[in-house]
Amino acid sequence: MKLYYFPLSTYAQKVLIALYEKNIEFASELVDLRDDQQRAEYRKLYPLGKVPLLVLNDGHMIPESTIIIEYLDNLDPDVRRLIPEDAVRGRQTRFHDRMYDLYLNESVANLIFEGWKPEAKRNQKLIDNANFRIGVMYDYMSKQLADRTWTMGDQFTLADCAAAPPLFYANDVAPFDAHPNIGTYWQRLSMRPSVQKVLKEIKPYLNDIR
Ligand SMILES: N[C@@H](CCC(=O)N[C@@H](CS)C(=O)NCC(=O)O)C(=O)O
Repeated sequence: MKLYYFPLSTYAQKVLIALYEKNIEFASELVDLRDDQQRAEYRKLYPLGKVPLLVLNDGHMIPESTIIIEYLDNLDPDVRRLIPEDAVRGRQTRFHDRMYDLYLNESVANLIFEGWKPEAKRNQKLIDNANFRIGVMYDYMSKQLADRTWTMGDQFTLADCAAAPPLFYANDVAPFDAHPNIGTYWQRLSMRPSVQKVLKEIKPYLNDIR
């Protein structure tokens, strides 16, 4: 199977963390989202132009980070299962994955992209909304993580794969200093070998955005 990805893409990082957690072999193809020609070429394969995308050896395409991870988890459910088998814990894991993607990741991305624009061109409504959502998420996470190692407790799951990439960028645009439980959660995440591998891989690209 082949993963189409861009190293700075948080959703691609989420899938890479899952691949490394489960120790799955894969080929990869970098799509440079900063390059219009590469984006246009990639849209011939996947018209929405979004990464990550997993293409199986028979050509079957699996887009969307959460769905890719669900596919990977079902390949070998016994190896570091990322979506708990138990129906209730499975639903709660998916819920946190959605919360991290939709309200943390998207909000952090909006703050970063708006921050790159000249001040006069920034969308203040979008910025206010992003800050509001991040505030709600931080309050929720602070309570949730008070007595847990990972989002779902002792088991590292899909939810943690989703949380790590936005938290990596979040401290720049929405510092979590006032939320020590998030700080220690991030410390734990950043020590996790799968996350460390991803952080190492993105290092050469960070100069472009920081
Ligand atoms: N819901 C998608 C989101 C994927 C996504 O938005 N990827 C961004 C990079 S982080 C992208 O491909 N942007 C390029 C574009 O929108 O053209 C997922 O979970 O995989």
